[in-house]
Amino acid sequence: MGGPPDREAGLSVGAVAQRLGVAASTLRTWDRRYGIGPSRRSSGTHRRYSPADVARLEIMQRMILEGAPPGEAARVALAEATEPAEPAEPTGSAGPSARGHGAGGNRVPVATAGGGAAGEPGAARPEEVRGLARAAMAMDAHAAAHAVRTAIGRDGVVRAWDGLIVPVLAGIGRKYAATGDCVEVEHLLSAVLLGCLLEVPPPAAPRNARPVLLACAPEEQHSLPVHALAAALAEAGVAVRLLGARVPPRALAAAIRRTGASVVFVWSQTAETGAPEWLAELPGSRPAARLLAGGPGWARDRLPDAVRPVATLPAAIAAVESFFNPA
Ligand code: B12
Repeated sequence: MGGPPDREAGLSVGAVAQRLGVAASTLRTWDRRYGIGPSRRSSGTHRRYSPADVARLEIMQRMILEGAPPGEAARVALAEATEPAEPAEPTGSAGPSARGHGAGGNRVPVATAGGGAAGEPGAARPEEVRGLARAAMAMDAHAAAHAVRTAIGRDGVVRAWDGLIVPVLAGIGRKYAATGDCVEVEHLLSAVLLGCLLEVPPPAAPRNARPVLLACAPEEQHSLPVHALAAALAEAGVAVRLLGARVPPRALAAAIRRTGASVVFVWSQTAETGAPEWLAELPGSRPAARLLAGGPGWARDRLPDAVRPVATLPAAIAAVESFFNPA
């Protein structure tokens, strides 16, 4: 989209709306309300967005995604340089969106990602977070996958997850909570992320004889974190069996028996799936401490004694590894 002839003439409101993944009416509202619109018009009344106009809108949209009120986002975007925007290119350093910019840059929610502060292993590269967020909002699966593969290949799964992927997921989640929009973005980005995480090859010579089982709680559809854990454990040389989303208790119990699993990790994202009593019935709960529970959904105060809660991806890896490397 947006090849040379388009760039020459400027993009229509529909083309820009499609590129940004917002409604055309939203763009008109932003123009009317915040003065952030097309800088030129063709054939009298038709709006034509130049590359610089699109760049400003992308900055505005990114800041909104990161939690800024639209008025503030428009102010910052309008104050930005007016060079043409590159297409959502996640690792590029050129173009206005790659530069730090006051409020928006500070809004990248790294601190909520559980990966540590700047300079620590999970620290974000803000420009990459913005690139992935932009690609996701533009429904550009190719650019999003490129960004994620690049980060995983360069930094490993844990850093890519905590420093890049979690901030973007959290931002999209906040956007959904505020507006009810972006479910399609959640779905597209999830599909991209699952694909990238599944590309991490299993270890050729695993450190563990008995596998680690990874599953979501019954009816829990948020499976990305168990995929992240599977990929990170694969990198660490640990063989896993990944059962994925919505695993019924009976099926998990059968899987534990059939695989002779050494450690079982169960994820609950939402309170609806976080009643933990059934965990006590799993075969893996005896002997104690073979069961790990992760995710914000669990009612932690009701976790059976045999279940150890883990709060972060690195903590989950360390907990799993502790069974293979007893102190
Ligand atoms: C991707 C996503 C989806 C995808 C899931 C695809 C998949 N295969 O996983 C799809 C589109 C299917 C989906 C559906 C829904 N979702 Co949804 N989704 C998300 C989103 C954006 C990311 C989920 C995720 O992977 N989180 C993992 C990390 C990123 O987030 P976290 O749990 O906050 O991480 C913390 C810790 O858990 C820890 N951590 C991070 N990673 C790891 C890894 C490990 C191993 C460990 C131990 C710890 C750990 O560190 C963080 C800081 O403490 C979240 C937003 C969010 N903030 O999570 C919403 C969110 C979870 N979804 C939400 C909702 C409401 C839904 C839907 C009901 C409606 C909808 N939005 O479509 C449906 C139905 C789901 C169902 N019935 O189960 C709400 C849940 C609200 C609530 N508290 O109950 C959220 C929070 C969005 C929001 N802000 O409203 N969703």
